[in-house]
Amino acid sequence: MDYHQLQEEVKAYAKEIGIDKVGFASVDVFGELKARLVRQEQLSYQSGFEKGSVEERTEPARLLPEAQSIISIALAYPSKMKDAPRSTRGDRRGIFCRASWGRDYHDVLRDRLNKLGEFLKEKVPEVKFKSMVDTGELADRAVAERAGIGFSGKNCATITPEFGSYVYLGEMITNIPFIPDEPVDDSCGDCNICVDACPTGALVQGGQLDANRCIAFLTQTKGFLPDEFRSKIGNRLYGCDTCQTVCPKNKRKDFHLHEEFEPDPELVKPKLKPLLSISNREFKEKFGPMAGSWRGKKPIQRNAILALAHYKDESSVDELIRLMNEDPRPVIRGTAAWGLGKIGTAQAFEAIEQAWEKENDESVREEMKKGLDFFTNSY
Ligand code: B12
Ligand code: SF4
Ligand code: SF4
Repeated sequence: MDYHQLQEEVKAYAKEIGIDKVGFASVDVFGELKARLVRQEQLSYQSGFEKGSVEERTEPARLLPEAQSIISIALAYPSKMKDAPRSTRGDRRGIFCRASWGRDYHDVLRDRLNKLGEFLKEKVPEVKFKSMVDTGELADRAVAERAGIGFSGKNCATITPEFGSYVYLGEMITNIPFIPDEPVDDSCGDCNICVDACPTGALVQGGQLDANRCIAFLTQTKGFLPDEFRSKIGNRLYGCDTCQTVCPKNKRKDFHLHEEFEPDPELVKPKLKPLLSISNREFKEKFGPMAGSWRGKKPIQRNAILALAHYKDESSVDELIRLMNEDPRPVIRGTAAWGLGKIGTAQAFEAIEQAWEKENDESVREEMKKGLDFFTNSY
């Protein structure tokens, strides 16, 4: 078998099926990453969304014993949306990050990897492979970096010369000895813009993230948002793009190469108030196909309340009072109480005082107290 010829055919086929960049990496142990993962774990800087042990994450042969190479793929997604609706007083809107625009990228990249797998099977019937997108053990960025897809930025992102960091990553471990590509020869140099711009100081230093401080992580948690971050998340409903939008390497990078990733402006920048009363069914129908809905309705609604509080949107007071009094979920009742305090109208104050009499959940009462404190502290 002429593997060099096959490698060229894989590259051509990848292009044909809408893979924007493909690279090949060795299956050597990811030694530097291993040390980093151990360190991150020791510091409790990990999010908990990572899959597998440090060994599984850094030794590809543990995932496919016959492993001889990794094919890394990248698909570009847009950074700008046409006809973005405006967020206006009394009709405020939230925002989903770009990685949640259009159809869930996991489905799209898995489809491309399945096609690539079928192609390999046709050429090499005895081929063995294992594919992953985001939820697998391998660190997609570390693989992409080794395969020459892009370099590792101080914002942690894999930055490609062609599409900036606005790319989704996936990979396929194979038992075919493809020739590894060279890593991209670029770096951040003296630039430190993303580290300085991060609203929560989550980028502890260039290339090191404390995930527990990262807004992208915080928007996906299901409990109460720690107080320290409530005024920082702004109108973000899911994810955060700040360390990418400020990056000079992303300047003028806006690619619309896949119909699947085109955003519906009304969904990725939705009105906040209707989100507070959306039914499970409607949520699933509207937001289900987006990557940003994977944690369900509750975190999005909690974030919508915080966004309304951020805007001090007095037109949402009635609806927030209803949630505080009637919602069965303590996180929603409590966040609504806090939000009412932050908005700070007399009606909001009275409503919290009244609700306090009936509330039995300690965690909610705690939030009501914080809500009432906003008033005490403003006199
Ligand atoms: C857990 C996770 C998160 C967590 C933690 C993120 C993090 N930085 O660790 C949270 C929820 C916060 C998150 C947020 C986001 N995520 Co995320 N996430 C993951 C996941 C599942 C694992 C990441 C992981 O292992 N982290 C551990 C750290 C140590 O590794 P890493 O950052 O992946 O790898 C780099 C470092 O180790 C570094 N490194 C290694 N050695 C050395 C040595 C030196 C000296 C230096 C400086 C660096 C360095 O280089 C590696 C390769 O670039 C991956 C999918 C996957 N299976 O890999 C997606 C993934 C990283 N996420 C992705 C995206 C798009 C995002 C967001 C942009 C989404 C958003 N808009 O909100 C943000 C960006 C936040 C940020 N600044 O990193 C993409 C990244 C695409 C890209 N071009 O880089 C991935 C690859 C998913 C995918 N398949 O497309 N994510
Ligand atoms: S995604 Fe947002 S919060 Fe997280 S590191 Fe980047 S700028 Fe900071
Ligand atoms: S903003 Fe500057 S430091 Fe941060 S990733 Fe981009 S080039 Fe690197």
